[in-house]
Amino acid sequence: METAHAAVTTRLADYQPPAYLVDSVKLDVDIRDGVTTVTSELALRRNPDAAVSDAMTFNGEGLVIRSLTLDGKVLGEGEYRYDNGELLLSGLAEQATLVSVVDIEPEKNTALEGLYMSNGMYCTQCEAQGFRHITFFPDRPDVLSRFRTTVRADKQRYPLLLSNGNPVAQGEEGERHWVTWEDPFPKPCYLFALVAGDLACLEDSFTTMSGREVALRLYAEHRDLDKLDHAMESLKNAMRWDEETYGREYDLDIYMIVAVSHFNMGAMENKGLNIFNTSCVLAHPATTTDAGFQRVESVVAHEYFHNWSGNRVTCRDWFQLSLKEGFTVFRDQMFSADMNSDAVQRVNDVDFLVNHQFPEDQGPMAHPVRPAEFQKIDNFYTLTIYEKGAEIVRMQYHLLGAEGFRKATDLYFERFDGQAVTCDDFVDCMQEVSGRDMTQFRRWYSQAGTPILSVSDEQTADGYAITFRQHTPPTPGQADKAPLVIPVRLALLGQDGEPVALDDSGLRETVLILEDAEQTFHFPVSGPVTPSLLRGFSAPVVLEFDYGTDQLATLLAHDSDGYCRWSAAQRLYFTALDRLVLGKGRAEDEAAALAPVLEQVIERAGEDPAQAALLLTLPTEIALGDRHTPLDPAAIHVAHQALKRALGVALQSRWLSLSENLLATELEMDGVAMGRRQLRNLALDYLAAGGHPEAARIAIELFELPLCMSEELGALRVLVHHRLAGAEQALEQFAHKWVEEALVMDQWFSVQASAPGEVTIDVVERLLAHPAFDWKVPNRVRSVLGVLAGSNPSAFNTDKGYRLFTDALRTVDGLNPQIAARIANAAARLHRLEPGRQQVFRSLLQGVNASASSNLGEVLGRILAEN
Ligand code: B3K
Ligand code: ZN
Repeated sequence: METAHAAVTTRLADYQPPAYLVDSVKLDVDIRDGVTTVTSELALRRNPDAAVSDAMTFNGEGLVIRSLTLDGKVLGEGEYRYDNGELLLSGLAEQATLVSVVDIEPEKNTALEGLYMSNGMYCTQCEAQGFRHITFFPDRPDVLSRFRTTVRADKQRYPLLLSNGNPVAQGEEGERHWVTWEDPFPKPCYLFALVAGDLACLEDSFTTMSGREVALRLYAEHRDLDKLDHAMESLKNAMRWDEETYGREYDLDIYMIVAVSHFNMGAMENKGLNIFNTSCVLAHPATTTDAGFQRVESVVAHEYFHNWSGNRVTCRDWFQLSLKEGFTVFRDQMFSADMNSDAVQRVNDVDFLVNHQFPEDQGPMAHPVRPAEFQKIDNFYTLTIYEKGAEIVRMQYHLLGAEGFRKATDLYFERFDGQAVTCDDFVDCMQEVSGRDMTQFRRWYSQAGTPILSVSDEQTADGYAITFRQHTPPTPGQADKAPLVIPVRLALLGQDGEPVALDDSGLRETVLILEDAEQTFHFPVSGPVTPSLLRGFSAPVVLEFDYGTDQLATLLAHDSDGYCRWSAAQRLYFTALDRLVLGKGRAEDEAAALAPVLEQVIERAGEDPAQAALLLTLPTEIALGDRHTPLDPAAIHVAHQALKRALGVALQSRWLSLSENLLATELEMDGVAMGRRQLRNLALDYLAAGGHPEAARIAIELFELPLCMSEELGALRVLVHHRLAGAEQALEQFAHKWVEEALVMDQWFSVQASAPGEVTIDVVERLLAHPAFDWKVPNRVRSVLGVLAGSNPSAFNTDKGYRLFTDALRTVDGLNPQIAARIANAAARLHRLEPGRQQVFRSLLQGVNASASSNLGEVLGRILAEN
């Protein structure tokens, strides 16, 4: 257990190349119960690009040294220094060989970083800085080495021994055996992986565009073998897509994925040997929701795409993390759009960005996409690095056009193959190919915060004028902001809802590139128009425009752009909800005003049920709360519930028929069928919110005879969230049925932890004491604490909620600081809370901070520093 942290800040401005490079690594990992012995042989060579030095620092955390040998000479204790996680050697020649033998204890590793155990198998997680928990090494991404790894373990209990690359030798020694793997591609140590276990394998193959055959092997616990087909399909689709879209081919002869139950993140792109959280690779209609299926497809693709954007071309330092993550998220988003529905994919991605990354960028955790400093890099695997980073790549894609962007990425991959580079190197390629000056554009990487774009328009004597003013509010450590390049895709809708011609050529959509704090554009159009702005969400900004209700109805009904339709619906909901929060209206009146517009959406739901479901979904209580300062979560909850109930009543016959008519008789897993299930679950939710007597019957029928987990869980959710008769029994039945399925039980926990209302905090208290709750399994911890703090504000923001949450943070921090820090982010709204709650919560958080790990301490420090 870590004790109160000493904050050490690392700065981008201090970057220095390493004094020595490691050309090759020979690892021998000897796994025995209780202690694993790691022998490593590093071939060191003085770095020609660094200042000449005969000293070198190696990272190593918690390693018990058995011996250190430099160029054949065993080092005595006085000949090296090992403290604070660093091994310092001096007197190194131009070339040197360091052999270290160390002991580690993976069985005791609950932080799940380095080598650890999950359900009886050994596995690793090295990004960002886990390798230093395995052996001494310059644990930084700009040291690329060839790895040859031998894994040894008991034959019977660990029949499968895996590492990166290709198996080149194997043997037996009595009860034990060993396998040697060789990875021909030099890689940073964060991409190292090892697995030892007894696993089932689904095998298939893929022929690459140049005709090479690649063996695809997906491993999971034996009981989960039937849940690997979807991941395999997704992997093959991703491989094909990357060849067709980017001309990128897979490079090794084997591609492996291993599913593990204990995992801090979603998955990890280790070279040739991805390690996945079970939640991101296992899928079966009976146990996995439709959203789960989509997540598996996108994460499998994401990790695969990293083979080029991340592995072949990697990051020079961790400040450049978005170089690989932002780009790879953009790639997986485009892939998912191609596999499914473009419009739905985009709205889902924007919804996620706006509701999760924007608040991050507007609160105490705000940081640039390329941060200037950090204490723990683990805390920077954020929505800003990933999702905003992807938007920045997307803007470049649109600025260059598909063809130009492809040329630029070809240049990027070819020029930097096998190197560790920077975000600037990436943008340089864009600039070089397009000839466009990207100087100002680069501010997106260095400037934190969400820009606010205020728009006003007027009808002029000769047409229509529209004015844009941009400003970015200050963020911690960055008071002054400069104007950004903001591409605004625009159309003007006439009274019939059709886009009008913007000029003589008949152009009906254009992209305005904003560069200044204020800019006005004129269009020679006649008659009143409704501006359709930021089409496709062309830039990650908050758009302020005083739309009239009629204009929003026009956009929602007619706009051909999926994002603009969704955004119009959100504005209509927010306007109604804001009035209720401020006590300025009655829910019934707001619902009556919304009803005709929503009826139109329902009428057209058959065209694209998933899109209809998105349009009919109210903004969350959290999103509503973010519009009101000081934040009183109880008042927000009341307003939100009132509108939902009123909409439930106002459109009850619609909800009833959607709930009943969308019932399928046969299981289908395509996008349309998934959209129908989503819409039906939503309709049933509204029906229950409106107190309709049929809601419980329909939910129970669905729950009793579901075709798939989306139906079963959707029905359970409605029963539990609306506290309908039969809810308790359904929960019991569900737990009994799925007790052996950890991922399904995660859903059982989270459906209860997310039930809106203060009383849920008592439920959460019971869940934490439930025999199936396990503090050491991140998925389980997230399914209760992450869900409570991240999506149930009315239960979380209570005295009891704060106490329970802070006590839990302490417990988690003692086991797994990365998970504690991640969950602690949910406290980032502290400074917006009304004074009573704020005071209680602040003092509890201060109490935790006093003894927090360095991970948790960095997050709490930032949150508590804000006033
Ligand atoms: N690159 C990994 C993230 C690992 C984070 C470790 N703290 C997953 C991904 O983005 O693909
Ligand atoms: Zn990634």
